[in-house]
Amino acid sequence: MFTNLNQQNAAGSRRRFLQTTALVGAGSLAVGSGVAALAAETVTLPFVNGDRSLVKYPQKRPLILLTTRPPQLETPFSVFNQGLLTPNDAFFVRYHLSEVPTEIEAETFQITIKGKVNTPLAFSLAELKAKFEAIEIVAVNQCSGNGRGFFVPRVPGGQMGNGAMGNAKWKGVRLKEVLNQAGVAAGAKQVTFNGLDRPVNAQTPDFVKALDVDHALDGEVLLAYEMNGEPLPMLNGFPLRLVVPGYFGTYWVKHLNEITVVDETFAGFWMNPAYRIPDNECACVEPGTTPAKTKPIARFNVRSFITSLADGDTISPGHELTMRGIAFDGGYGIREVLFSPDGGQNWHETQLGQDLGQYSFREWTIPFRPTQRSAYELKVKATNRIGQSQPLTPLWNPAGYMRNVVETMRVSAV
Ligand SMILES: Nc1nc2c(c(=O)[nH]1)N[C@H]1C(S)=C(S)[C@@H](COP(=O)(O)O)O[C@H]1N2
Ligand SMILES: [Mo]
Repeated sequence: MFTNLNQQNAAGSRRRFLQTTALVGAGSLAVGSGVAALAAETVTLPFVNGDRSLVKYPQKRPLILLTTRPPQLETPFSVFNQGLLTPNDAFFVRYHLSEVPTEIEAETFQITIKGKVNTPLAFSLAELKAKFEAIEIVAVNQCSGNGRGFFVPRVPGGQMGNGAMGNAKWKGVRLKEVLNQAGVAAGAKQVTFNGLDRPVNAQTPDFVKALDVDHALDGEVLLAYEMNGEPLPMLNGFPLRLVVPGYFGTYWVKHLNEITVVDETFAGFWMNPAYRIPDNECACVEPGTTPAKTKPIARFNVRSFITSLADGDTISPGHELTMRGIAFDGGYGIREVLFSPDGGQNWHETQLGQDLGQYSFREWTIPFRPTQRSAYELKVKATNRIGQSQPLTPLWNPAGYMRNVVETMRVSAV
């Protein structure tokens, strides 16, 4: 049903979202409404209290349920073995405020650019598309807390496995061109981004994020209206979102309708104290301690995963397998991925797959033939083009951000 809706062209977009609205109901994305239906299946993430339900939301296949209000969904890890681009209906969903939009009319939507600019501007979606060059980039969107459930000692926040990430081809216009059209005034320091979601009570701060002016003008940050060749799914920011290649998902503001240039370092709650990391090289502290100084979270560190097997799988001795997985970093590009079949004693260079750009997942493969009937501890470790790699033991910080330990998978040959 949603496939059909997705296949409609731009002219059908109004009807499409009226239909979506009818399916979603007025502000009722809640489980049990008959819209977000619990699928029969459950999954168990491999940490304490890791039992999760699979749930079906509009435009989504059954995904791992973290919370219903707001909807927060994780991608089942097996999806990452099915292709380098994460399908829109499998892409994770993350929100902070309970009041998330379920009905947005693409035709009347407007984005405003204001604050320290020479000419405040407003654009409809059609105007954005008509006035500015369309740019496409493949980039990973990853939540700062991806893998938080694995933190020991445990930390507060959504207890996610490693499915709070995805790789997509984003299409949109350059933020730089839009800002230049408005004319950034002298003395401007940051640019703030606000979307249509709202807190339900006055005490909760609105979700607003900021980038430095230089970053906003670097030509890579996009105002994106398409994902993998389709309009953005409602839950991934329809009709317009910020795409900040190489940076954690917290900056990728969804339902973006307000851009404000400011002449100070923006101090809203979601920049400070939220989404901050220890201000040191490893973004880490001794487990259980508090950092003396923090800074806003920024670029991804290096990560790599095995996707062709799952923890606990059984394999056959004497039978050659093609081991496969993904690696990515904050935008320098992956130089090398090493695979260890023996718990890290020996490392073998893998073959890198097609290069979809330095912000994309990069596939790696290597043949592996288990020789004996025994347990195998498989590890994978990537290095990027500036020599950054992954630690063998996990780093810790109080918010549970930036997990990037060398992953270990246990399988047995029987
Ligand atoms: N408007 C809005 N945009 C938002 C958020 C939000 O709460 N509201 N959460 C951010 C965070 S923390 C993440 S990880 C990404 C997740 O993007 P996705 O839901 O499309 O996967 O959205 C970001 N954009
Ligand atoms: Mo996030």
